[in-house]
Amino acid sequence: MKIALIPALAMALAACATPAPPPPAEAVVAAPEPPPATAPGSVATPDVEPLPEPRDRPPAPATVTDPSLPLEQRQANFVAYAVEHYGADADTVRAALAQAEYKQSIIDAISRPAEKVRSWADYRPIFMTDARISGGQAFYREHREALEQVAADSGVPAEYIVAIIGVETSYGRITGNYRVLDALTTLAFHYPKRAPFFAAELAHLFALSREEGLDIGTIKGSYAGAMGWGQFMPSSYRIWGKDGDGDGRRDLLGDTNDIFASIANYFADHGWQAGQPVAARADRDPGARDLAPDPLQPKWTLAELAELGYVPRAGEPRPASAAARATLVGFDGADGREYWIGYRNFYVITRYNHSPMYAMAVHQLAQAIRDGVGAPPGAAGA
Ligand SMILES: [Ca+2]
Repeated sequence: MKIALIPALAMALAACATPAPPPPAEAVVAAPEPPPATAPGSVATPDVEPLPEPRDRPPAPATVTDPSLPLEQRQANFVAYAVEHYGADADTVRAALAQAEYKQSIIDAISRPAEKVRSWADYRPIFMTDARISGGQAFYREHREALEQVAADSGVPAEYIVAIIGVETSYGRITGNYRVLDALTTLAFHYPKRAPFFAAELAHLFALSREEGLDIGTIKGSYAGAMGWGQFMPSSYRIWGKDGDGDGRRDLLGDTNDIFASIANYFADHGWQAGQPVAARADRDPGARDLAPDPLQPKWTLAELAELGYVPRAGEPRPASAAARATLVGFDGADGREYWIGYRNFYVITRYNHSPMYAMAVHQLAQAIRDGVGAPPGAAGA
C-alpha cells in the first residue's frame, strides 16, 4: 500500500491483501434491485463454481482491545492471547512489546479524514503512467521464466501478478519504512476503532516470525504493517504465503519465486478462474436503469444484464459459460461515465483491496503490460 507519488493517498488507493476500507460509494451506480439468483423453474448451473468461503481470521478479544482497560493490562492480556492462540513465547512477546515504539505518524496516517471521493478520472492516471507501464514490461521480461511458470501452475496470468506488484510497491521498490512491530503495536493498542483486527495481526506477526525465522525487531513494512513486494499482512502471509523455489522458506520480502507464487496463490484461493476474462467495457442502453453491485459480488448473468440494458461492447471478452455471473461497475472517467462488466476474476482482484477502482487499475495495468511483452506461451497464435 505504500504508493509512490502521493503518500497521503496510500491507504485509500491500494493496500495489501487485507480487509480494506469500504469502496468509494461513487464508484458504483445507485439503486439496487438484484434479480433472483435463478429464474423460477430454471435449471441449476453446475458449470459455475461457487465462490470460496472467506478464510476465518478471528479478531483479538476485548480483553486485549477494550480501550477502557489500562494499557498495561491489555498488553498483559495480549501476551496470554498470543501464547494461547498463536504459540508465541511469552518472554519473546514481552521483550518485543517493551522495545516497540509508538508512532504518532501511524495514527495520523490511518485516522486521516476520508478524502473526498476520488473519481476514476483522478485515480486512473496515478497508476496508468508510462513509467509504471514500461516498468512493468521490463519487470516482466526480467522475470519472464519464473512468472510464466507460476502462471502455468496456478492459472493466474503473469501480467496480473506483475500488475499487483506494480500497484502495491512500484515493482518492489517501495515496500515501506516502518518497523512492522511498531506499526502493529501502535495500531493494536492506540487505535481502538480497528484494534481487534490489528491486535490479531500483531499476534500473527509473532507466529510468522517463529515459522519463517523473521527478525521481529527489524522487519519493515507499511504503516499498517503490510510487508514485502505484494504487501501481505501477517495473517495473509501465513495463510497464502507460498514457497515458490522449494527452499523450505516463504520469503515474501525478497525472493521473487516466493512472491510470485504467493500472489498467485492468493488469487487462486479466492476463486480465480483460469482462462476466463476479468472485465468488459459495457455499452448502456439510453433508457437503462442504474444497478448497484453491492457488495461487488458477481450476481447477474450476461443475459440478465442485457435485459437491464448493459451489454459487453463489441470485441470485449465474454466468459465461456452463459451461466457465469458478473457485476456492473460505473466510473466517472476522463471522457464521462464508463460502464464495465466485472466478471468473477474482477471480483477476485477486489479481494486484494476492496475497491472496484483498485481492481480496474490492476486490470488495465495488466493489459498494458501484456500488450508490450507479447502473448503468453500457449496462447492462440503465439
Ligand atoms: Ca522459498
